[in-house]
Amino acid sequence: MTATSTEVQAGTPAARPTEGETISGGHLVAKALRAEGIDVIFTLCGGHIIDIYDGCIDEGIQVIDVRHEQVAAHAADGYARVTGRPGCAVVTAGPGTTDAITGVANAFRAESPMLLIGGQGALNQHKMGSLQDLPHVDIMRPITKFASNVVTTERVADMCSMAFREAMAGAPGPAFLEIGRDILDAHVPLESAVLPQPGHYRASTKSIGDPNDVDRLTEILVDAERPCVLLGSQVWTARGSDAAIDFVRKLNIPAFMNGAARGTLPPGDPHHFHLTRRHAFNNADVILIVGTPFDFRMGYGKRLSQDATVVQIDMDYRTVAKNRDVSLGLVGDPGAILAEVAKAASERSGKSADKRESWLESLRQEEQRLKEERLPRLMRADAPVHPLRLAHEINEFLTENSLFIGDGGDVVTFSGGVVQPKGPGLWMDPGPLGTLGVGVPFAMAAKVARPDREVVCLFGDGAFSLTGWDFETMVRFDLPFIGVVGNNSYMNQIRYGQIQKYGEARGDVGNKLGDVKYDEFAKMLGGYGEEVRDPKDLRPALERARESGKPSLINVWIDPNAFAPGTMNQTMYK
Ligand SMILES: Cc1ncc(C[n+]2csc(CCOP(=O)(O)OP(=O)(O)O)c2C)c(N)n1
Ligand SMILES: [Mg+2]
Repeated sequence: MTATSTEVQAGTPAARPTEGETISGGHLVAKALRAEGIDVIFTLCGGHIIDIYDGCIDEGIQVIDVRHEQVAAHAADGYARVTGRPGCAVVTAGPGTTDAITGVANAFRAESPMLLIGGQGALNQHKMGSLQDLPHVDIMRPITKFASNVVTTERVADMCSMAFREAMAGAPGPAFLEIGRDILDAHVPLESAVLPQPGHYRASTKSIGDPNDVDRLTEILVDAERPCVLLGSQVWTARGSDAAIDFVRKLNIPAFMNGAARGTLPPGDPHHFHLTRRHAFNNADVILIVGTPFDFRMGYGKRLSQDATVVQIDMDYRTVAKNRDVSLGLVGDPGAILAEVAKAASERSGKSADKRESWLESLRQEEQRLKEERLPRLMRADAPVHPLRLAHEINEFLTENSLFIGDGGDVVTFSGGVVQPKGPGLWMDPGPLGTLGVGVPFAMAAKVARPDREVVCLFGDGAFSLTGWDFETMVRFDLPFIGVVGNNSYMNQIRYGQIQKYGEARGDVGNKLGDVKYDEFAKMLGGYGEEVRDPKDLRPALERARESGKPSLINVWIDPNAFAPGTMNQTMYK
């Protein structure tokens, strides 16, 4: 290493050599991001990391500066979900890095590939008590697939490529690199810097696993009379949507979808099922679980018929058969495996085509019955607005180009049963960490990555408050989206449990938010805002927000005494 700048203190520019081909650590970061196809970083500035910004200018990487590091990390997670490429957040040492922890943790549970780069004091001040010094790598290790510091400028890009290799392998997830300010600021001769070349520093880990198991699964499925499949988030993460669609059509299997896989089949598709999941899981002879764990959302696998043949496909070997034995487990890429099974099945004839058709028909009838049964609840005309009516209006408003984001407690739980994305990749929720506050950062990432998409985000008033100041960032970068705040003035999902446990008189402690006019907040920051009290005004307000072409918030006063059925069962805590 040459020309170290370990004496440089925060705020003083690093000395740049005037001759010879040299490159600094920050510029090497930018080159590594470019090599990975990353065209934007989400960041909040700090003296430790400014050389990365300087590198981004040279590499044509956009710098989106936010108001809280949690937002930067969630946005990197969101960018990965929308693009299929890793997202990147850059934060400063100490509090910058700790602020980003929630975003990294969310990406960890959601299997979303992102790289968080955190600053650090100079090596020659190691453990001397430098400004903002913390053991970042130790802190990040349990919530990342890979966490390391970088100790030479020459290997900055190399370490980034290593982080990407780890983040993208198998079931993806976040990686963390701590890079000290001297490492970033130092200039080294270009020829001594390790510069992994795009497309040559990591291999695809897409696999079909054991081919014998693909055969066994094909056998099981061609002979099944009442099969069903649950397509989980990994189907979207691994971009297996087309293969999954082809699979359910060729094998004529009813499909349920959860998490990021919602919308794989659009509502109205003959193989799209939604309300009959429990019915199907109770009555199927074969249940195929693809790319989603047996976690709390699945009752830890205990809600599947005991007599059914249960098959699980997952990118992570640790997820297969966790919490519940399976008849057959396959570890590999969901799309690749489903494509292989569809191909193998087309060469075999099943014995049960007629029986299967009557199974599908019975499910369709049950689906229709349940839909009609709940329709009056979706159409409720009373004020304050019922959350189901709000969800219904949003669902009707969505187009085939609308990406829906849910960020909140009960108001979003209600919407989960009603809002149907119209295509693959058009649904975003935090995932199994259940993090409130992902809405604005996800909307930001989605609009940056896909400006052509309409983004509609439903917030709880509590959830919005956590990261809502970055609405201003949406305005500053001209990132229009349609925000809807289901405002019940409470953290209602928690309040319900308190009322049940401690009674009405003691139930409102620690969960009251006050009657905040979020429409005025939006206007104050330069966006579009209006409020709605009557359900009949919802649609016109949504249209006006769409027309405004601005970041918008429609503040909808919803019924504080409406609680989601899931909350009333308290299933999420069981
Ligand atoms: C970051 C974070 N903090 C706390 C919680 C716990 N929590 C779950 S739901 C909820 C209430 C959310 O209130 P709001 O967004 O207004 O939705 P509502 O239930 O009122 O519809 C809280 C606090 C969480 N999931 N995430
Ligand atoms: Mg609320």
